[in-house]
Amino acid sequence: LAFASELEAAIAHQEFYLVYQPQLDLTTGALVGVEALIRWRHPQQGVVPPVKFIGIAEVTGLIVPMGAWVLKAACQQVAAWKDGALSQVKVSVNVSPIQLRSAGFHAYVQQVLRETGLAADRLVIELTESAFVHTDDKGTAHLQALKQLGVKLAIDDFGTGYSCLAYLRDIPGDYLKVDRSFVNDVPGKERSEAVTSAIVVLGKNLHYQIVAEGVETQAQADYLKSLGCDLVQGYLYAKPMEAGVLQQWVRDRQ
Ligand code: G
Ligand code: G
Ligand code: MN
Ligand code: NA
Repeated sequence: LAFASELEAAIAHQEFYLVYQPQLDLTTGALVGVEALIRWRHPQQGVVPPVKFIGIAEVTGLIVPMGAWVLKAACQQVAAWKDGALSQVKVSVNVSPIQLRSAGFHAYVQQVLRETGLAADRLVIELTESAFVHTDDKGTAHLQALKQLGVKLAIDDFGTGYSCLAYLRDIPGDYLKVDRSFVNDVPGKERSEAVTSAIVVLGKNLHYQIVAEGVETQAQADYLKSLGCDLVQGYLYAKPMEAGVLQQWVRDRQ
């Protein structure tokens, strides 16, 4: 409970910040996007990773104002990058199912796009499969309405949790992110190879762009490329970085 009230205060005290992890085109190596990831600089405990507080933020409802801050800060930052590769990148923002279903989310996305001037098609909203579990017609309509704004949708952590092929079929998604637990085990583990290659084929047939996350080795990258995977993200290329560090990273690789 103490932690929950600290979490609430953290918003007012501006203790959150974002790091950005590059997403690269697997064929050309071009930087095509960044995923924004939240961090909490706790006054006593130092940097707290999101796994330690997202759950509490969801239970307490704090995820709504926190997620609103993330969305705006990420769009502001990306809109501010005016030169080089960063002037074109998309930004992926993780949105909790609770935030997605909260009143006014659609209007807030629209407001952030207007206020920051970011082109709608440069914003990718990442949803985990649990966001779709209670998807009825109304749920899909909600996603369709978001798509009407011009934003892109990504299905995050695909293959774990509540993987449901009907969601994959029905959701108006643009990107399918293969969970890193599969990426970890390829090439070499035959059963993981079977699942990973099937996800890529299925996703491509449904016209998703396939993103592999958690790529750590060149062997993984080569294998994913052989499957026809489109984009990659992982420690092989870059860790999540603060904005200034990312700008330097982009300059260094030119
Ligand atoms: O950055 P890291 O690998 O520690 O992230 C761990 C988990 O926290 C991931 O599942 C990621 O999706 C989630 N996460 C990171 N930032 C955000 C955020 O801004 N909002 C939400 N809802 N989840 C986030
Ligand atoms: O669930 P989501 O994909 O949103 O979370 C991304 C998380 O994965 C972030 O916490 C990020 O720090 C972490 N991450 C990014 N690249 C790698 C990687 O190559 N290996 C591992 N183990 N974690 C990674
Ligand atoms: Mn994600
Ligand atoms: Na993920």
